[in-house]
Amino acid sequence: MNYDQTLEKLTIILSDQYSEAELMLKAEMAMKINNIKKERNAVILGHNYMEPALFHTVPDFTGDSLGLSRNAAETDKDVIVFCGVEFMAETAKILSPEKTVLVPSNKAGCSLASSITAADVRKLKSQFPGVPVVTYINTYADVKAETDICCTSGNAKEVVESLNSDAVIFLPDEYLAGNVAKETGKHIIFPSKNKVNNNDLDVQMIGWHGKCEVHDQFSVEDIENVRASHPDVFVLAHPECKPEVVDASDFSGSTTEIIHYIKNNNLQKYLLLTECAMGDNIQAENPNREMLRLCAVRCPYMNQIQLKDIYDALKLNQYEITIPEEIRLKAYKSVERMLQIG
Ligand code: CIZ
Ligand code: SF4
Repeated sequence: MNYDQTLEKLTIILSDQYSEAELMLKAEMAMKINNIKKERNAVILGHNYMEPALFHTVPDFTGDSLGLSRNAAETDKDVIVFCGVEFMAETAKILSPEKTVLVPSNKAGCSLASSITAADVRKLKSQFPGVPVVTYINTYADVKAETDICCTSGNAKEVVESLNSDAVIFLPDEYLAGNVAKETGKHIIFPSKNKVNNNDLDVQMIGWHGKCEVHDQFSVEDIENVRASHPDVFVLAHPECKPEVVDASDFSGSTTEIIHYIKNNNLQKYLLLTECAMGDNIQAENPNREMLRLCAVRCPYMNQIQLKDIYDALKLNQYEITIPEEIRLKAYKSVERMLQIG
């Protein structure tokens, strides 16, 4: 998009939030980014949780962390700028070791990814020898390296079922694990909370106490309140929400699945229980439909990244993701195994 097209797009989606002068500055910044992107032979990835002015202008690809990492791996670019958080950029590096991978913020953490360490996984494996370990993609590379297979929120059930194992260790999201346990009919325990009897034949899924600090805050009461004032609302909840919240919703899926659901169904009014920016982005593309969202709850890490940070990342080559090769190879196996099951 050239300057005029960018400004026109920004004006359509954001003129109620920013002045004309502010939108012109954003469009100018997008042009500066496009120039430096060419100079550095870079590809820009925009996660679904990025704010609308960024999401709708400079990314070459938008989507979820795995999809974006795969998109970038297929390009011949030298540099990947991952507009998302660190564990996501690590996934891109795992798939593209020869490329320079940058995340444009040095505060790109995640409460879920930081809830577990590689040492924690090793301890669980010694507690439950021989039990396969499934790790959600929201983990750091050294944790992935300790596990048998990765999963996303979109394929977690299929991954667990593909193992054909009576017992599975599922890390680190307590709620995603609870949701998958329900879907697969498995009984779940949390060694950090429950007293564990390894001979307990009932134990089919071993979880961890990690949580996303954003999805953790949505409640059944939130859904009931919105349904009371909007009886026609269709509720979409991310599976990082509590199992009772997922139960009270009408559909649950990954960010990509939620986007597809809205695209393929002609309903008028939705409540989105996930990072608010995604609702902003879908609303911008669907002005005739209503995307209700609870924006008091925001991801403090995703929200760090603005257009100017992308420019700085490319100009100053910051903040570069590095993974020791030994760990990357092991983490790659875990990701690759997931990709093999489709
Ligand atoms: O992997 C991702 O991008 C995340 C964190 C969520 C999702 O559902 O896409
Ligand atoms: Fe982590 Fe939750 Fe933020 Fe995603 S929304 S980066 S899972 S804290």
